[in-house]
Amino acid sequence: MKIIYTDDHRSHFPQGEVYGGELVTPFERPSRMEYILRELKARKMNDFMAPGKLNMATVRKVHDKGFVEFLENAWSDWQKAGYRGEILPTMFPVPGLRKKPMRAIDGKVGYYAFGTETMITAGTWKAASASAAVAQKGQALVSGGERAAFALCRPPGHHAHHDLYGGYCFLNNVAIAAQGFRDAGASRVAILDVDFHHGNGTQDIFYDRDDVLFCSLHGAPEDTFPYFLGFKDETGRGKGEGFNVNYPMPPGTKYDVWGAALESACRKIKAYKPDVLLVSLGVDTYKDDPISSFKLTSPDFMTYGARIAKLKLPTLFVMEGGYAIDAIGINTVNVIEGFENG
Ligand code: OKP
Ligand code: ZN
Repeated sequence: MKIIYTDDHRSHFPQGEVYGGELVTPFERPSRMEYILRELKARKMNDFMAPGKLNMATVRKVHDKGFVEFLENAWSDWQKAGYRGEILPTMFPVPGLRKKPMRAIDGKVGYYAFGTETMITAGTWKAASASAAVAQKGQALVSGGERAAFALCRPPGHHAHHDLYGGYCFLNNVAIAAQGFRDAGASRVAILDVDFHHGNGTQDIFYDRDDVLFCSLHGAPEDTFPYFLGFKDETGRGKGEGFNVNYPMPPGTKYDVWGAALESACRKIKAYKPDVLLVSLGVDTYKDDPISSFKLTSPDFMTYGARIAKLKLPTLFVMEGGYAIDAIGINTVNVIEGFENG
């Protein structure tokens, strides 16, 4: 299958991530892509393509106008304020305070962020907009008749809400691609999120809609990031009622339980009769992932890739997380290979 990739992701590499009260090297780092590229090439998956220019009209259908402008201008505004470090929020409009539009960049950062682990740097917009363009190119290929494509996105996107960034995510790549499929004529689009973390941003964007089904398999919010969304009782709202399906699972979850949740999600997707499937592909469900607690093995990734293929849908894989660097290539490419052979 075609793989969409650009080196532009390299321009986003913050000096640190706030983790356990320390500033550590970000888990979400450029070398993740090198390991995936190396493994793709080792298995003779060489059909690479560059993205085109980002279609901002589609981006604005899933993201707030002020939010996108904030991301584009955050670095220059931060420079103008005279700050020397990278961009990190310190205050949030949590319940009890008021969420009003802000003039100062510090206020804007808190207004548009939901956490403190994700720094914005000089090159963040370049990388985040290129990552969204990678997803859009994958969408265009599948809309044009390709059976499947792999959008090798970095930074990831599934935590980005309509108007919030965080969890290493700025623009919601999979949501932008889903909207692109709708605009290209698909009536119904299904998104299967297999990243260890709940796809809170994707859920937020499509929560009121019945034209996009969102299914997410993830660590239970009581135990893990993003903590405050991803419960089972979140099933959609209004017209969207019944089109959001969460499968929260406890720490230590192995493939017996995870695979059963996948089976259930696949049946929901099949019954929905979508025109196309998007997979938010995070491989941080792996047993040795440094920030996650599921226990999938490398062969499990091949198994579930084959299960997804059985849906027999035009499919776009969109890269999300995975932080066990030395296994990220094997696990990611196992999903793709399992799909291709399945
Ligand atoms: C992004 B994606 C662990 C803190 C983790 C952020 C995780 C973001 C994951 N104690 N903080 O879904 O892989
Ligand atoms: Zn994740």
